[in-house]
Order: sequence, then C-alpha cells, then structure tokens
Amino acid sequence: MPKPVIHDHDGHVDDILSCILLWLSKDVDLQAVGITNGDCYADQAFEAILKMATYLDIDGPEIAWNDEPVPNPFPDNWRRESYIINELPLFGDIYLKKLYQQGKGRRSEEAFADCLAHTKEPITIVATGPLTVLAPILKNADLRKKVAEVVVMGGAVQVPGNVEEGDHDGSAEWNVYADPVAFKQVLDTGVQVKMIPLDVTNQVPVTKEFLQRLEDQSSKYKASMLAAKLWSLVKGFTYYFWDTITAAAAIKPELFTFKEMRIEVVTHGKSMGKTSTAMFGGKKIQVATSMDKAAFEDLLLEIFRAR
Ligand SMILES: [Ca+2]
Repeated sequence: MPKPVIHDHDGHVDDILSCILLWLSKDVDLQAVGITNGDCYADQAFEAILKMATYLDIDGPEIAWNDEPVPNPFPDNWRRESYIINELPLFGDIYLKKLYQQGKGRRSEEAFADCLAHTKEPITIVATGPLTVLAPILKNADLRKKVAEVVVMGGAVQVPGNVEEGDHDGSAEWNVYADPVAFKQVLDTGVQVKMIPLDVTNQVPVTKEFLQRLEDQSSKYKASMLAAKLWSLVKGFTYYFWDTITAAAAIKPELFTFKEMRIEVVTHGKSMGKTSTAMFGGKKIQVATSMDKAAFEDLLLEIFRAR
C-alpha cells in the first residue's frame, strides 16, 4: 500500500523536484501539496506546480498555497528563481492543454486540514521549507493524531549553518532560521519528527555524473527531461540534494540511518535558528546521520523514468 503523504514546500528548484518524486513514486499516495512563501514567491511557485503537473499529464493531489511572509524572508535573488521556473520554455508545450487545476487555489492550511480530518490512515507530512504553515496545524491535537510523522529538511547539528545574513553568526540552516519559532512549536507538540539536517545533505552534492545519467534518459522520459531542465537552472552553483533527499527519506526510509537525539532550537538573537543536541532540554526526535548515496541516486533516476 502506498503511504499517504502531504507535501509542504517552498517552491525552489529542489522543492519542485522533490514534489515530482513524491508524486511519481509508486510507494506514495500524494494527497495535497502546499506552497509556503519561503524560498520563492508563492503565487509563482503555485503556477509552476500546476504547469509541472499539466506537462507530466498526471492526476492526484490538490495544490494549495499560502502567501503569508515568513518571519525571516529568504534573499530576493533566490526567491526570484520562481519567475524563471514558472517561465521554463518547456512549459510552452502545454499552452493548448487544460491546466491541471482551475481557479486560484485554496490556502494550504484548509487543504491540509481537510486531508487530515478525512484520512483513514495516518498521513506522513514532508516539509521542505519553513514550518510557518504547518506549525498551527500540528498544534491542533485532533489533526495531529492523524499524522504518522513529519519528515523535515532542516537544521545543522554538528556542521555550520548556511545563513549569511547581517549579524547572524552563521550557525543556522535556512529553513529553520526562516521561522525558528514555528520549528520549535512543531517539536514541542511531540509529533514524531524525522529531521534531515545539513550534516547529511552536505555529503551528497548533485554531481556531473548524476546529471549525465539523467540526461541520458531524458529523451525517453518527460519527468527526466523536466528534472534535467530544473537542475540546469542552478548550474554553476554548488548544489546539493536537500529537499530531494528529504522526499527520499519519506519514500524509502531504509536508505537512511537515523539516530534519536534531543534537539533544541534557538529562537532569537544572533544564533537564531541554530539547532543543537541537548543533554536534558529540547525534544527527542529522529535525526538522519547517513544515507546510501548510490541507492538514493538510483531511486531518483528510477522515479524520473515513471513518466
Ligand atoms: Ca525548500
């Protein structure tokens, strides 16, 4: 039985790729997708997801979004990538087709609450952006008991963070820094959390060899073609698998090693968003510590051959 999943993401290249993976994986029944206004402009990313689904000619989840700003917004020049994704030349192919979903879309929290309220089986939530939209939902005990676990891309435990802003000390990872209070609230609910920190994603850059293998199958498979185009937008940057690893952790958790740790989050000051292990405080969660990189890459290439 495929596991029911909700995906909340924040619209960047990696998020769209992870959404495609969850959508096309035969091990997942994707029930709703929400876009949080993090590393994107949510209206643009919402449109891009509709185009992506139309292009791939797939059925499935309701697409929703939420344009509330996050407390610590991502840099504008990163968020502007949303316009480029939304205008991918490849999406020109779909202009005669009926768009995947009509109308302006519901707010993510409504779509998620509906899914959780009506599900017969507990739902896995995959979060690849700030937890701004999910925190209030998870604070609701009736909805929370319908959640199997929350698999979240975020945090840096024993490695430096990736925030370079003003007088921040650089110890935080962006998704947590964007809304540290929301992250702490989610941990405090006691919901089962699996965290995929930079400690793991730093071990897995998107390599030329991987992109070549993807390219080699892209004339036969639309999903591979789209994935190749998306990754080509970030060519020249040191790009890691971040959100795609997180999607894989929901699809095939057996590729990962998890360790139970007590994690605490700094919610203010120059280390805002820093996640660290605590002897007594914090919350016990599962933290990914390593993964099978070769099997992960094979899994991605296999799923990108589904369409
Ligand atoms: Ca993201």
